[in-house]
Amino acid sequence: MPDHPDPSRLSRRSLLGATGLAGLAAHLPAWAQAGAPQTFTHPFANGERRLVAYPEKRPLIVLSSRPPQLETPFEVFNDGPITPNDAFFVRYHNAGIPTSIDADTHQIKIFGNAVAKPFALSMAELKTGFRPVEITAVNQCSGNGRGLFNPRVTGGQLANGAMGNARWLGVPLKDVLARAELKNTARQVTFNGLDEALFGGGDFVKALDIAHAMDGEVMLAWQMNGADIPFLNGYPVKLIVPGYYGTYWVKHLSEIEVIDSVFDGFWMKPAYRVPDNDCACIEPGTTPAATRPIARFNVRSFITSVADGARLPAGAPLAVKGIAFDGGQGIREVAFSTDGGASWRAATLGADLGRYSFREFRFGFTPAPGQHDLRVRAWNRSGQSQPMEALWQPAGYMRNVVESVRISAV
Ligand SMILES: Nc1nc2c(c(=O)[nH]1)N[C@H]1C(S)=C(S)[C@@H](COP(=O)(O)O)O[C@H]1N2
Ligand SMILES: [Mo]
Repeated sequence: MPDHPDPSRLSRRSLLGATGLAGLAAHLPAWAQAGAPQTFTHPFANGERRLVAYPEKRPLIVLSSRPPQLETPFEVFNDGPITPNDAFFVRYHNAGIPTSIDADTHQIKIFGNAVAKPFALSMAELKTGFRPVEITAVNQCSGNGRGLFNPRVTGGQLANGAMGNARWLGVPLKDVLARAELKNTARQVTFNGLDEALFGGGDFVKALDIAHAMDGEVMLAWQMNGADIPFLNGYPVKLIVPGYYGTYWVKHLSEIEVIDSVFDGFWMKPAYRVPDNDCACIEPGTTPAATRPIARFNVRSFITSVADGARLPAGAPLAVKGIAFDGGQGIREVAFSTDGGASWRAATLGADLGRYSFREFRFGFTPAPGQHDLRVRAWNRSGQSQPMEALWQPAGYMRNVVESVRISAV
């Protein structure tokens, strides 16, 4: 929030109060204050969307309003490798989202049949009782780019704005779990937040295997890019699962249960599963023989400085910029093509902000008059890359095809 009053005095955070719409209005551009509806059209059928400024957010692309699901306008990713809090995408499943949370009384309960010492943790204890760590990591929705699937699939019709990169400050989950004294029967850990299902579908609860939960990287974060996590992104505390799809990054975290079995609630099974094979893909229209819970990101890369369909001056040097990321190996190389993939050269990588972060890259070329099909393709440090032809799966997860940006130089 710009011009935020002293945050320490605003421990009770309300979605509609001082930090809400009224407070935001003063910071919006004139057109937004006037209430003129702004629209945006994704490059697929039925892609018309409104841009609306929710509390603590600049105008974002609205996928649904109850619950709020907001996409980041893609040009934001050209501003730098860190996604600003007010531009970060928002995703919820259930309509029963909290509208006011008192961080002074908020508790995380740690319990379950595989802990010896259940306990409850206040935000103050979380912040002072453990050693804080900070990590830069991408959060990406499993369905990022789903609207671009061909054949189309059901589910939220997102373009590529359901991702973002931030610095997360918090404490390792491992240290918090240690205080509960795990039994050697511990098999999985489940995570629940304050939101509720109002119309069926089931409360949003996710699970990680015990070894993953104890890897020292999964963390409980209360800050994002040096500020309180925005309400809609999980205030006052959110689970950070570096390299894993956003579905595991439980917001408004309130319950951690350590269990001696494999949790199979709705949001682990049948939801958020991928075909259990190497590509996590199948032939369009077929059904996977077996599925597994979605896990790490695959490799992705995007040109951010020039949009598909742009008209540019011929003969003038063009500086192209973009971002790449993967599930935690780190990006080793990005190649670019200006002829639709016929020939490739190496792009120059930008600063390394850690193996879970967006990695910027750039390259230059001088377009001759005519059409040019720009593509970028990244490799991570274990040699994984992106397919040239899009893979397909029924839930529309894990899109990572080499995208095409067609420009005309005149
Ligand atoms: N409590 C809660 N946490 C949640 C969800 C939810 O519905 N409820 N959705 C998950 C999904 S699928 C995604 S992609 C991320 C999105 O995080 P963001 O809204 O902070 O961008 O939140 C995750 N955490
Ligand atoms: Mo998601």
